[in-house]
Amino acid sequence: MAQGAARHTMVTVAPTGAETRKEDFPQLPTTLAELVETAQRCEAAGAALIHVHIRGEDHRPSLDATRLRDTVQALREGTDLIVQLSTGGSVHDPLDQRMRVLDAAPDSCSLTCGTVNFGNDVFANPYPFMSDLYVAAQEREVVPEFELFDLGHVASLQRLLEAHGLPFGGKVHVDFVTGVPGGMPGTVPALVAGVAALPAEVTSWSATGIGRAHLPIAAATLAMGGHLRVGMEDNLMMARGQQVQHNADLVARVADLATLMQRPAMSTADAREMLAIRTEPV
Ligand code: KMH
Ligand code: ZN
Repeated sequence: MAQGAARHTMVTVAPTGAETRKEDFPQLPTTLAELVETAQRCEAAGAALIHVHIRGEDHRPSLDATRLRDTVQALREGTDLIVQLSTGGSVHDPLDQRMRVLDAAPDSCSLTCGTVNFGNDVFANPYPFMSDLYVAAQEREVVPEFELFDLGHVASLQRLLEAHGLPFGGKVHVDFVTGVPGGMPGTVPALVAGVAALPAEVTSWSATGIGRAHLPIAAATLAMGGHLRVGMEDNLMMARGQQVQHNADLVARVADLATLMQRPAMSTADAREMLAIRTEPV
């Protein structure tokens, strides 16, 4: 692993995801207006990057091309956040539709480095898909965030880098998604092992813990010099019996923790520089 501890902490918010149903959790932001309001409050609370899954009129996960474009534009107009579109979508989305997410020209895209059991489902990321998506992102100057759900995903990241070189901009940012049933556990030893295994090309890393792993992983990540991801995609509870009411509450909590740990939240400008996001959107 090449990078040392950053002086500031990039906070990513993943406000919606593809798994939680609006009818089960009405405060989940699913409309464009809700998403922009969420983004603005999260930016004010310390977020620098937003990881976006969109929903359709029916509040179900969607990869509709027009909605994706409108979302990128609205978030750009309403905030200075780095706009990252999910190419993971939902476990039910076909690979070709997930690839076409890049047509919406986001600043960044997620790129999961391998297939993983996902509860009772399978989140499919065959190597040829990863490879095609990576090359397409390079060509379009979209900065990938490599999502690592398991230790084996680190090996596939290495294979991608060896096959195709560095991403657009030359920086390699990875995010450990821990605690998915079927992936690496949301524990400190698992996170430590993952970070220790990162290839030298990696320039920054972040982590998130699903559900109850949320806070322990956030605390360990801060102590280890990593960056943070929080949001309703990963965790719906502030504490036992206390639902998250707004994504900004999760962002504010870890921003406070980061300040306490002497690594306060990173500005959007510094995060853009750290990830080498292109300066002019396409
Ligand atoms: N919704 C999960 C199946 C990503 O955004 O790239 C996949 C996911 C990863 O959330
Ligand atoms: Zn996601």
